[in-house]
Amino acid sequence: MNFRNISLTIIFSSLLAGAAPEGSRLPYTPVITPNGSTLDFTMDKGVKVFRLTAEVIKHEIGPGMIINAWGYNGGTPGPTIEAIEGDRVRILVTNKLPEPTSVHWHGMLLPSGMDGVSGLSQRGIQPGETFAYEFTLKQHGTLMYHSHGDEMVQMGMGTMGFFIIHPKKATHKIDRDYALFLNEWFIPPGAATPNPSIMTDFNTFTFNSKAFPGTAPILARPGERIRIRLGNVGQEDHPIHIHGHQFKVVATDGGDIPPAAQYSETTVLVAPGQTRDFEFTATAGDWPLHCHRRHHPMNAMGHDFPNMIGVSQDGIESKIRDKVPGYMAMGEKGMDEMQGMGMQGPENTLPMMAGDGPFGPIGMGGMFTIVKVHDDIPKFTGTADYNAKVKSPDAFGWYKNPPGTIADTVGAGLSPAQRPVPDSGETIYTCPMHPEVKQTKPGNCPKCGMKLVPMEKEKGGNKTHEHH
Ligand SMILES: [Cu+2]
Repeated sequence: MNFRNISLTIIFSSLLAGAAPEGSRLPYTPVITPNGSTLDFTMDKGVKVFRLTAEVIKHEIGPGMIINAWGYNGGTPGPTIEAIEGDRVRILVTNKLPEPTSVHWHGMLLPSGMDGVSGLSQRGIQPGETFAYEFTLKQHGTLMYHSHGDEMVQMGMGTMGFFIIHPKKATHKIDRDYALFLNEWFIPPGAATPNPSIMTDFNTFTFNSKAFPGTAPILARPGERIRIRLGNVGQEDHPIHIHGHQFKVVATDGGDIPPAAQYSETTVLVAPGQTRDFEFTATAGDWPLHCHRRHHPMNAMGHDFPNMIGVSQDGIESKIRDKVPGYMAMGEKGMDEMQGMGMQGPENTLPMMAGDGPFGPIGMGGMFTIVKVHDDIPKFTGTADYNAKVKSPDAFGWYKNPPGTIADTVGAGLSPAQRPVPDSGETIYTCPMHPEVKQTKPGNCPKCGMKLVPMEKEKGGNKTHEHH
């Protein structure tokens, strides 16, 4: 039962009649929390009442990788709270964690006793207790909530969420409004429980607690005005970069940035304890949005490989593997050649690079998602609808590039679908590590046991194409 819709329908029934999508019934564009949810509320004598339960959860951080996390209402990040400047809100927080907790309303202007700091502004919420926080919203912007008791453990396990306050009157229209929490974890390879005592050597990086290819894409139609809100209460700062667009940072958790002080960027650094809102007009395409630290758009698997770039490893790896089972060196031509190998990592551990696009492996992980700007993306109809339909990177297909706009060998310039099929019959299978191994049947490499992969067929070398 969606109480939020019901209560708002009652409030606005004099203004709007009949059934309408969520997005047109609310007096603001509701925020989409990709891979997350929005918290419903009830009304009690003019007060918006929200309920949060801090609890131990099972959380899928990427396809097939389930971790033991701590969160709110079954999720990390917890559900996004949305309200309007001037609202009176009451948040009932139940503690089902095994230790005391409290919830701090990050960036909020409120009475000191509602600030949610265990020991300083209140006594800790004991396991089983429910505390009421109540205050009036005196500002608007992207704020956050997070535990403020045993912070290193509780936040390191995932206890955080967005608290978004819409202005009473918007200055301009936003077509789609997204919120992404930045976070980093250390999950020992093969394990399921993050180790929150790690200070620097994190191995899993997430948007809304999902590592690519677990991240839901961000959707838009060309020309739409898009806002993306970034929040960080982690241990590291993250420079978040978008391809194909320039944006302006329009607000922080300290308030709006006046238009005269905004300047164009393609990357915004978000430090722990900060939120940043940026806006842009969407341009058609499939565009990465990712952290620009080199290791952050990658998944775990250990980054302490022997560096073998430029070193011939012909036959050596299999010999070492006789002595050291599972030995694997960085590929001699870089890491790209490792993508097609179907490498088996430890149990419950994501491959370091993953995800398939229309042209082959994307080879990314971690803090990476795709902004899909397509003409045929459906109009925004509400957050629940978005979260039901948009779950994996391939949702809503791929951008249809206009002819002649895809990089390829000189003279090719055609999309793979448009290219004539090469007429040579058989598929040749080869070993990514031993290119001299070639056979017409799939199987394993006789030298190292690696799964054989189909050889890429020559592009542009067929007769049909040459004669143009
Ligand atoms: Cu990062």
